[in-house]
Amino acid sequence: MTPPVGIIMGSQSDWATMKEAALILDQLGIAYETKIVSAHRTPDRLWDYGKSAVSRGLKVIIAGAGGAAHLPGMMASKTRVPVIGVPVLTKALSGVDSLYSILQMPKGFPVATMAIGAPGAANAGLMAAGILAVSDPDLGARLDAWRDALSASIPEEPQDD
Ligand code: RP5
Repeated sequence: MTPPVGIIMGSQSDWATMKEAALILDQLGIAYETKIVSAHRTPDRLWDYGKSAVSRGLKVIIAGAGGAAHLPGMMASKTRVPVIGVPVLTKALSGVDSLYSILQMPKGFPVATMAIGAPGAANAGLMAAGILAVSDPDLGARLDAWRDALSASIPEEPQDD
């Protein structure tokens, strides 16, 4: 059975970042699949994944890529399943290349673009949870509890290191 969330990435090297999204989904009890789908190296795989996303029952796709990061945008062009884009940090341009590649979509094919790197991947997991929680009150309660726990963990005053 297809899980509600697909986490896709352009390369094995993206997994260190994208697993932050998986970790959040694990914490919230949301099932997901993980796939390497490269816009440039495996374009047919991208095409097939996007073409079958609705019929397979995917509800949200989290797509991470670095550099010339065309994966999230191309996936958004191929399916109406919401795509959350994660710009992966790059050595050459610090992920700004990834960010701009994902962010500046033409009108008609949006990608919900997160911050660069691991914080963006974690937020992608939370964004996916929020989307699914619209029609899943039990998940909504788990997400509320997760957010409350984070707030409660923040001290009111700074401490010396
Ligand atoms: C992109 O190229 C991938 O998303 C990855 O971030 C980047 C580098 O890929 P590798 O050369 O590490 O496989 O397609």
